Amino acid sequence: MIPLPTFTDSRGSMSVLEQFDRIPFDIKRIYWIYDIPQGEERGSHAHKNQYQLIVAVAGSFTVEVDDGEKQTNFRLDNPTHGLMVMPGTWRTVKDFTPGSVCLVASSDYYNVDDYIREYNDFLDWKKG
Ligand code: T46
Repeated sequence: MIPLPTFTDSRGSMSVLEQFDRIPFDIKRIYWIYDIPQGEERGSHAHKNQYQLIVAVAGSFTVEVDDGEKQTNFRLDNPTHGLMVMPGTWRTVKDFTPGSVCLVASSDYYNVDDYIREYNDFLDWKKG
């Protein structure tokens, strides 16, 4: 988890994502996921080369990361912190509270060839 620069005063709070300031990659793309129906999951795939920083900018959700040997769950519920997800990690984003917004900063442009969408292919790729 990476703490983000955060500024709070009587008007409220602001947290900042700035390339190379605590974010150890070049940010090429930002997207956000919202209006998630209850019980739905996102992700369930791996990236070969892409680094990501995931922030719960509203609400909370769980990111399950799996390196092919071990699964670890992170509950994201604080917009002042981002979870770094390394390349070669299977990730599932789940258990969203209503109104959640999942913001993702990525080290790459959208590239369908960077995805591994079948878990067995992921395990084979990890072995290779
Ligand atoms: C990830 C999780 C957390 C695009 O055309 N451009 C984009 O930049 C993205 C991210 C998606 N798309 C299209 C591809 C699909 O037709 O949007 C549709 C939904 O994408 P996907 O099923 O990959 O969405 P998620 O939420 O399962 O996964 C996304 C990211 O793709 C993925 O990298 O880690 O969020």
